[in-house]
Parts: sequence; C-alpha cells; structure tokens
Amino acid sequence: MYSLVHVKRQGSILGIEIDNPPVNVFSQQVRFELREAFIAAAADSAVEAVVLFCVGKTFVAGADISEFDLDSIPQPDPNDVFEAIEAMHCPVIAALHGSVLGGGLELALACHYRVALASTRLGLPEVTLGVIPGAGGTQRLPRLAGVEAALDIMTNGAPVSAQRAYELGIVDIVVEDELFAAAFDLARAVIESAKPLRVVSTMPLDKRQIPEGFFDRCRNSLPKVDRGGRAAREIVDCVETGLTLPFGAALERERTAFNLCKNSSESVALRHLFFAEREAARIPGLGSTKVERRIETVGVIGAGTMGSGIAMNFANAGIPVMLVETNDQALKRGLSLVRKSYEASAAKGRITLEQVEKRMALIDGSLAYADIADRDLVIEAAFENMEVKQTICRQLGEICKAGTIIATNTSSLDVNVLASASGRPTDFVGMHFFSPANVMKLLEVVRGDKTSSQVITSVMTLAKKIGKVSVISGVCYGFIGNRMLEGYLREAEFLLLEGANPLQIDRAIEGMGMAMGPCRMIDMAGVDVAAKVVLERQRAGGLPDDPAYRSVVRELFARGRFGQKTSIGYYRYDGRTAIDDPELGALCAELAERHGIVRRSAISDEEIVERCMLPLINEGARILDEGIAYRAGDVDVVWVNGYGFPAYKGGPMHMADVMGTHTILSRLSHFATSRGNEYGYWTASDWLTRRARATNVAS
Ligand code: 3H9
Repeated sequence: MYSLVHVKRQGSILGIEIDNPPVNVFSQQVRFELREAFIAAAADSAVEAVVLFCVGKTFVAGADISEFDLDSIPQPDPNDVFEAIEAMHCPVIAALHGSVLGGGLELALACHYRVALASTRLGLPEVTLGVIPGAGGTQRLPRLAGVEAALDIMTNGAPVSAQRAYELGIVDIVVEDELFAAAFDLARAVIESAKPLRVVSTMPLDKRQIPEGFFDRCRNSLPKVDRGGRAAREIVDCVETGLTLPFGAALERERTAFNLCKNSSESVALRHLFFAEREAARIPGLGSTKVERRIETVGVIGAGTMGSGIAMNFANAGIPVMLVETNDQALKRGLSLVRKSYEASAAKGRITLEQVEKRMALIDGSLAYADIADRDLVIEAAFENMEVKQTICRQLGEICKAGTIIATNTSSLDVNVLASASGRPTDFVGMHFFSPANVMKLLEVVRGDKTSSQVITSVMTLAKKIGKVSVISGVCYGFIGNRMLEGYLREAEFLLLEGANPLQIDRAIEGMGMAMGPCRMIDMAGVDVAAKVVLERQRAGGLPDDPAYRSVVRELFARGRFGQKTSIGYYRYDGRTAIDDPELGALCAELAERHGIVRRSAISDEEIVERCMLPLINEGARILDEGIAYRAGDVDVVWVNGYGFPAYKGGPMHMADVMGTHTILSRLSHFATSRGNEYGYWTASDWLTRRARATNVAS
C-alpha cells in the first residue's frame, strides 16, 4: 500500500499520481513508491499507456534538497526510477503544472511525452543551489532543446514558460486548461498511432550544429570569480563530455560532478539560505494557527523615491494602491517617477506596454488622507524625521477604518514611539523597504512591543505575495541590517586612518564577495546621508565617546565631499568611474594625527576583511542575544538580500559557523590587544561566549 503515490486505472490507461505536499518533492519515499508503481505497471501487459501527474499546486518541484546533506542520495536513486520509466513497454505521458523544476523536470524528461498547462514554469535551477542537475538533466535536456538552449537554461537557472518550452521541443503540447483530458487524449492518440516510443536518452545529440570553440566561449562567459560559478562550469563540462560518452557513462560523470558540487562550501551555504529564507517567514510559537487580515487595498503616504517604489510593488502584484502627497506637484512627480520606471522596464523588454498601463491603472493619487481611510494597509513613507512621522501616524490612527494595518517605512526611528503616536499600537508595524524599493528583495518587518501576531502574519503573507524576502526584526536602532552596518563601517574608517586607501579596502571586501566595498557604497548612497546618521546617533547618545569614531565621514561631509552626487567623496569621480584621490590620503593622515592613531605602511587584505567581518558577526550575535532576530538564519537572509553579502558564503552568521566560534573569539581577543579596546569594540558578545562554552562542554 503506497502513501505518496496512487495508481488509478481508466480502461487500459493507468494514471499514476504523486501526492507529496506542499510541492511534491522527489523524496526517497516518492522515488521508492514511484519505482514500485512503474515496475508493477510494466508487468501488466493490459496497460497500454501511463499518465503521470501530481496532486496539489505543482508537479514535482525538485529533488529533496535536505537529502543533499547526506553523503550520497539515498536509494532508490532517481536514475533507477527514470530507467524503469524509460524501459516501459508503453508510452508514459507526464502531465505538468505549477513549477516543474530540477529533479521534477528530469522526471518529466524521462517520460516519453510531456503535456503542460500554459501557466507551468519549467527549469533546472540547481545552479542557484550551487549544484548541477544530477539525474540526467545535463544529458536529456540538450537532446530535446539543443545544446545551446539547454546550457542557457541550466547555467542561468531561471525557469522558462510552457510556451517557450514548447518552442524548444521540451514539451509536446500546451493547453490552457483540462490538463488531464489533454494528457489522456494524447495517450490514446499515441496508442492508436502505434509509433515507437520517444526515449530521450536514446535520441542522438546533433554535434554538427555546435560551432567550433562553442564550449570555450561558453565557459568564458560564466562568472570569472567563483561566485558559486563552479557548478556552472561543471554543467558545461558535463554537456561537452556527454557528446562523446555513452549515455550511461555520461550519467555517471554527471553524478560525480553533482556530488563534488553538493559537498562544496558554496552549495552548503546556498542551501542554508534556501531554508533560512523560508524559515524567516515563520513566527516562533505561533504554529499553524494563523489568523490573518485580508489586505486587498493599500495606501502609501509620500510619493518620493521611496513611496513611489513601494507603491509599484503592490501594483506589480495586482493590488490597488493610492499614493498620498501634500501638494499636487509632488504627487505628479511621484506618479511620473512610477511611469518612467515602468516605461524603462518595457523598453528593456521586461514587461509589455499593456502591462505598463495595467499597473499604472492600479495606482491612484490623492492629496487627502481621507481617501485612504478605508484601505486595508497604509504605509507611511515620509521624510525620516520623528516629528513628521509622529504627526502622520497620529492622523492615520484617527482616520483609518477599524482593522487597517498601519505601517511605517522608517529605517532607524523607534517603531514603538510611532506605534504609540498612532494610538493603535496593536495594529502598528514597521515595514522597512530597501532602496530602490521596487527592486530590492528584502523587507524587514518590525514588530513593535504591542504589534499583534495577526498583523505580523498578515504582513509576512503579503510580503510573499509581492515577491519580497521578509524577515522579522524587533525594535532597536537600525533593526537587524543597519545596526550591523555600524561596526563594519567603523572598522573600514579606522583602516583608512591607519593607512589603507579606499581602493584597497573596497578591493579586499569585494574580493571576499561583497557586491560593493564600503567606501564605494557610501559614495553612492551619499556621504551626507551617512554622516547625518552618525551625527544624529551621536546627538541621541547612541555612540561611543570616541572622537575618532567615523571621523572620516564627518570630515568629508564638512568639506562638501558628498560622494558621487558631488563627484567627490571617498573617491574622486570621472562620470561614474571612481578614481583614487591622494587628497583623501592626506586628510586621513591629518585625522590620524589628530586622534593619535599610528599609521602603517602596509595593511594586508586579510586584515581588512577580518576587521570588517568580525564586528558584523559579533553584532549579529548581540542581535540574537537580545531577541531582535529570532534566528541566526534571519540575520543571514537580511545581509544577503539587503546588503550584498555573497550568497555563496551564506551570510555573516553562517560564515561564523564555518570559521568556528573559538576562532572568532580568539581573533576578537587578538584585535582587542593589538587595537586596544577602550570603547568595547572588540568585546565578544555573550552569545558567542556562551556558544564557545557549549562546544567545550559538548567536546
Ligand atoms: C534538484 O532537483 C537536484 C536534482 O537535479 C538531482 C539530484 C540527484 N526540497 O518555497 P515554498 C519546501 S535540486 C526540499 O515556501 P512556494 C520549502 O522548504 C532542487 N524542500 O513554496 C517549504 O517548506 P516549509 C531543484 C523543499 O509555493 C515548502 O516546501 N528545485 C523543496 O513559494 C514550500 O516551499 C528547486 O530548486 C525542495 N526541493 O514556492 C526548487 N522545495 O513549508 C525549489 C520546496 O517547511 N523550490 N521545499 O518552509 C522552489 O523554488 C519553491 O519552493 C517553489 C514553490 C517555486 C517550488
């Protein structure tokens, strides 16, 4: 008796159904039951065709990623199941819907025919997990779609539409609805035609169409630095060697490469993030008893860059949104910002002109708060000033209907103070979007002391709907992400004072994988913006009493070197090209002397990376200690999705795991001695110390 695979007979056609919610992963149990079902079907000569399909929202969405932590994929191997399918005496038709990904597509490719619903997405996204298709994907897909298209699909990992898959020969029929009827019709047609079975593994690979030097060109266009690129290179190798090897040997070659990638530190990190992103959406202790408020309409206060970007997220997801401004000019400017952005996307072919108009039609503008009183969610995205935001929140609390969720997009202000200003703290939440808000994936959802679980859950569900990766943060200065930025930037600046230059710092940090070094990042965001944050923090008494602390950014601000916008900041700019500026070196030398900091002639890249990363990890640990983040994975998700931390290193806390707590403690202690620790910069967090003790006890 099977539990996850069910067999249903319709005359001489056998329906084999996989039912492994939520996404029908190709787990060991599914493989076992499916193989048994095919072996039984093969023994039944009355069966003239098989239709393979899945229950629920999708066909098989891939192999079970959690099995990758094991030494090898547990038996039965997916390839054994596929062999059983290909060896069938009668046609096997896969009926596809939802997300046919990874091992799911490999399963479909082992069938003789494929019928798909038009809404289906098909792909081999293994590369995004640092692995390669390991169950025949690198061998069967090129046989159907051709080498070039197959490599494109596998090396970039993005799924294609059913229509595109049809054009490429991956699926045979696309239907708008009635998937099963179409699959059964095809089964009957194949039975009647008595054509030979289309066994993909026996199809020839047309080598003549591959131009000279094709694979080398392909390798050269992959990422130069190893940003998780090992898997992409292995994919190219597997396809190339597959041209000359017998199919069975090519499968073995593929599996060896898969195992190599699976055991790489990059893949371990990427898989950690896959699960961390999903875990981040959960509120501990809430279980599955979720009661949510419906959010079908949204209002946004403020139509500046942030407000209009936020509004676009909702329009993109088909949710009507109203932008509110204080004057007509600002409103018109905001709406035209949105239109321009959509038109730019259309010009790049990302959306159609029809979609531009459809989305614009979902965005209304108004000058009156009363017009958003009946909205389900209202987000204030006004200027970052406590008085201004308090006034807005008060007004929103007064006019919004009962049940409206009131949100602030503050990046630094106290959400509890704003919640109390609204007079409805249980309905109040922080929604910290990152700029540009319509592009950046991250959303920090800030729970105030009194925010109801229902409100948090509703906002997390909405975040998923608008395509955000969301993480819950408690209230503290800068929440999870910006708070951690402080120690990181502090050390970058101290390194400048000690004699490193911006170019070296950025190169070292980018060399370890960050998307952008700290100096370039501040120049882009605005030295003035960064300096004002420091000055405000200082005014509020939130900073150490260290006159040298962030003295570089403050001095640059005082000298009007605001970064890219004034063509000079940490760098001098020729257009967008950053050029080393000797005057900056002189300025840092002057500041170092003023603050009694000894300059050195050489600072190693290793020291730069360590000095910037250790405070990041240490502050992440404090955030965990204080319960600001629920889990270490949440911290990682924030830094990877909001701050350009390399996904293939898994985030700062995953990096800490890899380094080991004892190593981190000993390096913190090293810098406490070599740099001095008057202001506690190198004092280890309790969390790290406790962990080190726990590992001592365990070992
Ligand atoms: C592969 O196939 C290798 C093979 O070539 C060969 C091997 C030899 N495994 O994302 P959701 C869980 S590599 C385990 O929230 P959605 C997920 O953790 C794989 N678990 O749903 C979550 O659990 P929980 C290639 C998985 O509707 C729940 O399912 N395939 C897997 O927003 C719901 O997930 C991929 O890379 C998995 N493969 O999105 C596809 N997939 O509820 C990965 C999901 O406990 N999956 N879970 O938090 C996805 O991209 C999305 O899940 C999908 C649905 C688009 C399918």
